[in-house]
Amino acid sequence: FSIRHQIHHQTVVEEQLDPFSLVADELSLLANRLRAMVIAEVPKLASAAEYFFRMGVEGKRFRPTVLLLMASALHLPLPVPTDGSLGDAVSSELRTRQQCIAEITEMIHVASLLHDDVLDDADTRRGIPSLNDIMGNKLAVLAGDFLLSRACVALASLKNTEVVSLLATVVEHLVTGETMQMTTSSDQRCSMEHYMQKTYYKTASLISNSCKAIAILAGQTTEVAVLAYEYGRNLGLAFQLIDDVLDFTGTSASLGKGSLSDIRHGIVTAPILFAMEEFPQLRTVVDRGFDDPANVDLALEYL
Ligand code: GRG
Repeated sequence: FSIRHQIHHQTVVEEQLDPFSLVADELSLLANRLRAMVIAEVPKLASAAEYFFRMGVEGKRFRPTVLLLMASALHLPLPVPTDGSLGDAVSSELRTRQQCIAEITEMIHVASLLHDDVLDDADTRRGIPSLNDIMGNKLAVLAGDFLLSRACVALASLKNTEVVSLLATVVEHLVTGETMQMTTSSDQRCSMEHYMQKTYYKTASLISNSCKAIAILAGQTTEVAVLAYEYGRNLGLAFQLIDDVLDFTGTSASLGKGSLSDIRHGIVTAPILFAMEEFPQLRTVVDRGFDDPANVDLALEYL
């Protein structure tokens, strides 16, 4: 990560930075708060809901990292400390509200993963058995619902109707993206426009709208809020494009689940779409579907 800091028009430092280390303390606080937020009356539900918040299986925490960095960036804490910490020029109450967005976003994200694994009948997630694999589909669905409900309560506590509306719409977008993926016609499956729209709903909407929410809570202007949204949108789209490539190039160990899972589920992603632009005959292979492993192998020859 090469980051150029230009702060109050005076300092320009170019250095290699690990963005996760910049917010390491806040991320471990976030992990503790998430575990505390999903305590439930019924012990089985609590242990199901906190399954992916346990130590060592928290995932990459990409979204909270982006949001915590966004929160710091919008407050421009000065100066950038050389010891890697962010410094704190921000009132703790404001900061807590922004951390709350990071927690809400992670709860919505994990809820969507739990439901996604049920829909896909996936047995592995983050390198461990999926929740549906060890506790069954019914509890996995309920745990996802429970996380969403806790996210709603946390959202309401922010007492900002614009932010509530943004993140509630994200849940609709996740459902829309997933439904688009499930119900594609052959022409849609092979259209880059359809792919980008679906990718916005499934991945980029959560990142872009939560970035915007951070800007709103930071009291920034509408112009800055729109820029934060655009930043999150582009980052989200790029994240999914890379995720799609990794599905072809990664290993079970690096992905935490089996590779080639998209194509095996008949999901046509960016690498196939780009290859199809160069090799139009690939369309015939795609149209045959991927139930037959030999057809998967044939498609891979074009990549
Ligand atoms: C219940 C909110 C809700 C939605 C239901 C199932 C569904 C509708 C939506 C699925 C959306 C989905 C799984 C999108 C994929 C997003 C994505 C890129 C996931 C992988 O994110 P990483 O790599 O995962 O950040 P980790 O494990 O690191 O957190």
